Amino acid sequence: MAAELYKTIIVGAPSVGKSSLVRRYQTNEFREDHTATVAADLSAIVFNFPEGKVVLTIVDVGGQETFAGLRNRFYEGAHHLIMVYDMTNKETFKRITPLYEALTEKICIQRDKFLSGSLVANKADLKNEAVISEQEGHSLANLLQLEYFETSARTGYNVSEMFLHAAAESRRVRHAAKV
Ligand SMILES: Nc1nc2c(ncn2[C@@H]2O[C@H](COP(=O)(O)OP(=O)(O)OP(=O)(O)O)[C@@H](O)[C@H]2O)c(=O)[nH]1
Ligand SMILES: [Mg+2]
Repeated sequence: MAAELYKTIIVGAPSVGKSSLVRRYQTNEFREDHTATVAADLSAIVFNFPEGKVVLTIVDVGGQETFAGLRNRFYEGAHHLIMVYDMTNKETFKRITPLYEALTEKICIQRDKFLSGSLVANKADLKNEAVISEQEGHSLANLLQLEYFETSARTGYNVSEMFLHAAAESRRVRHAAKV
């Protein structure tokens, strides 16, 4: 059976841990230092579902403002959106809604396509320092119709679940659209 190919974009403010989440999933490593992603990094994850193979192309988009103009180019054709904030940093949470609006304008409205996605509260290992509560995260996720996840790239908590959801949802949405 041919593999199904889906594109997932991972976005959010600088330093929220986007690249760390991808690295944790791919190599099971964690780095304390921050190397800003320049433009975007590409990688792929393969899932073997009972229904067949799913290849998820992950576009990890650098959060720095200098890439704002470029970013729109990476959004095109995405099936799934992973929006990340750092639960210990309020500014990163505030960035989610404007970013979501800019994105859906580019992907959904323009392309007239339903998009699935998740809202990810990263750095759950620092939960005692969190300034955004689980309830606030949940409310925003509901408002934007995203699934809510708390993750930690440092410990690996919920990281596979979050990527598995991206693959399963991308598949579900495409198959639902066929009927
Ligand atoms: N405590 C903790 N630190 C984290 C976690 N995830 C990432 N970090 C740290 O946060 C910093 C930024 O991580 P990156 O993954 O480079 O952030 P990014 O979102 O890719 O940043 P840009 O590429 O600049 O947009 C690094 O110092 C990481 O070590 C986490 O789950 N817990
Ligand atoms: Mg990065």
